[in-house]
Amino acid sequence: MDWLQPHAHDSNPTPPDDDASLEIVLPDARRRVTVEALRALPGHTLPRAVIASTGHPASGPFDLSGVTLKTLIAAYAPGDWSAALVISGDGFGTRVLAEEWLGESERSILLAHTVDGRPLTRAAGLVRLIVPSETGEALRQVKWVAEIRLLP
Ligand SMILES: Nc1nc2c(c(=O)[nH]1)N[C@H]1C(S)=C(S)[C@@H](COP(=O)(O)O)O[C@H]1N2
Ligand SMILES: [Mo]
Repeated sequence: MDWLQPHAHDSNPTPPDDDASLEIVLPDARRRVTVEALRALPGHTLPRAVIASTGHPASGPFDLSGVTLKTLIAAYAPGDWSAALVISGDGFGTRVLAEEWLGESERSILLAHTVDGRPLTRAAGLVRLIVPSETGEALRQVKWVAEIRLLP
């Protein structure tokens, strides 16, 4: 599946594996980020989030907490990037432009590890990308983030 193109709207319910750590992939290096390391970074909460989707029941509202993409990149890969490809272990993903993560607001793009104050389970998507501006078919709400590829 070419996940950067529009594709069939079937959500995978099954995690690809048990390893919830992710890698930040730079042009010349890879940096592993464990869930524990993610939890150690300054946090952010998106209140009353709903994951809406045509053809599926919506889930939520819940309070999603984690680390903004801006904070993660500033901590692990500071630089002048144009975009990030956020890719899951099951071959799903989305492209995020730098202008989408550089602003900071309550609705910032988030790597979620906590829901309603409890650890997000692997089955529920740990670590999950949340793009609050996307409210259509949940195609950017990427579960099981495995790689964040930064593009110059
Ligand atoms: N890794 C991964 N993330 C994904 C998908 C998927 O198939 N794989 N499907 C997307 C779609 S189309 C939907 S509707 C939601 C479903 O989220 P839920 O399983 O929490 O209900 O996950 C989104 N994120
Ligand atoms: Mo969806």
